[in-house]
Amino acid sequence: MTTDIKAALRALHIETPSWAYGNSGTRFKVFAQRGVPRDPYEKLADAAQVHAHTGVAPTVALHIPWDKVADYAHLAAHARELGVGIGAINSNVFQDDAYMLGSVTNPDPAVRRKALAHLLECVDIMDATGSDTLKLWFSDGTNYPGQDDIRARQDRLAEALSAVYARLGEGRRFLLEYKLFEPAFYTTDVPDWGTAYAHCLRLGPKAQVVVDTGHHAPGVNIEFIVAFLLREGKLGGFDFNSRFYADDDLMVGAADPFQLFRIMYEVVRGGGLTAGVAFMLDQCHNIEPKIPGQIRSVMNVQEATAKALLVDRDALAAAQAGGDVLGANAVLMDAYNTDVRPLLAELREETGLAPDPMAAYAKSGYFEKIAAERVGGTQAGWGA
Ligand code: LRH
Ligand code: MN
Repeated sequence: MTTDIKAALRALHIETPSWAYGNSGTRFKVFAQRGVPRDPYEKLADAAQVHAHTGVAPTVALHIPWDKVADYAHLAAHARELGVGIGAINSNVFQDDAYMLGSVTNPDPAVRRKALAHLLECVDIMDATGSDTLKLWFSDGTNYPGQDDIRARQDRLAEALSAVYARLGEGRRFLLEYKLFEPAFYTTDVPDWGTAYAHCLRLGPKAQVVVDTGHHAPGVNIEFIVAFLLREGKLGGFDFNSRFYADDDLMVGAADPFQLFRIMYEVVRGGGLTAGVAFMLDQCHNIEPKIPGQIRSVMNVQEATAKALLVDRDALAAAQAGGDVLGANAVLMDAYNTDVRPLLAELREETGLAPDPMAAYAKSGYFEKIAAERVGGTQAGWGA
């Protein structure tokens, strides 16, 4: 049992987002931090630290244009030298003035063409970096009833998605991300999993859904969505983070570790650990140090996954079949209440890593080095 669990944990890869290493904040304030990267090369160097100390964060998601460079193949080569790879390419059609009334759903065909051109540029960047995943999130929506035609916007969205789908090469896919609201406050054109799923189903196997754990209405049972999408072969990935209120983008597992466990249990139960599901972090470390924040987040996903793998599936199935409500619940809670930190520390030592990645990073002196080196230039951020 433990050997299989360790093998599954060794195979668990968690992708970190380049933007988590830059400055981020809210509309009220973006607090700058010492040692923050000034360019995508330095972001990759920081991401490589997370992989060096956890052993399970071998890829980095890029966001365009935040990670725009002259030579993407050169950036990918730099990543390889650092021991990491380029993961999902994230499009950005939410920051240009032209997109005030929408990007691919905008009433103005010229704006729609501009947005589509950016999405197709991101497909080219996939090819240049060897990435096999494009992540599409649209801030598109309306703020007032009547502002635009809800159905016409879906037609425009479908048109753009099929144009991108047609451009995807062999072995490539796109992940469509949904979000309940913000920045739009009346309608959002891809507001929930059902809308994303319906568009992906109509397009074909290269289109899947990404579940950002911060993008649901309060009280939504996210693990149900995960179980359903996995069953349909339409769960492409996760944008992991946690929240107390809205899209807070806090460290995954920080606000609700039990929810993360329930989600990872449905992943394990649904065969999602070996189904090409992308486990990505999508977070902002507004006030806490960024590299340790990412290391802690990777460890939180590892711990939730280890607990999910510990669920006694036979005992659970027997209790469920027998209608033993409390017995079944107890099986899951036993796993959740198991301290898996010794198992993970042992696993790290077996793979030549320090048992405690946070302590190892703190002792490495890397932060002091980058804080001293990275003086001057413009610190990376969302550029909003
Ligand atoms: C939108 C989102 C999306 C990214 C952005 C950084 O809220 O979750 O995944 O493009 O955050
Ligand atoms: Mn996201």
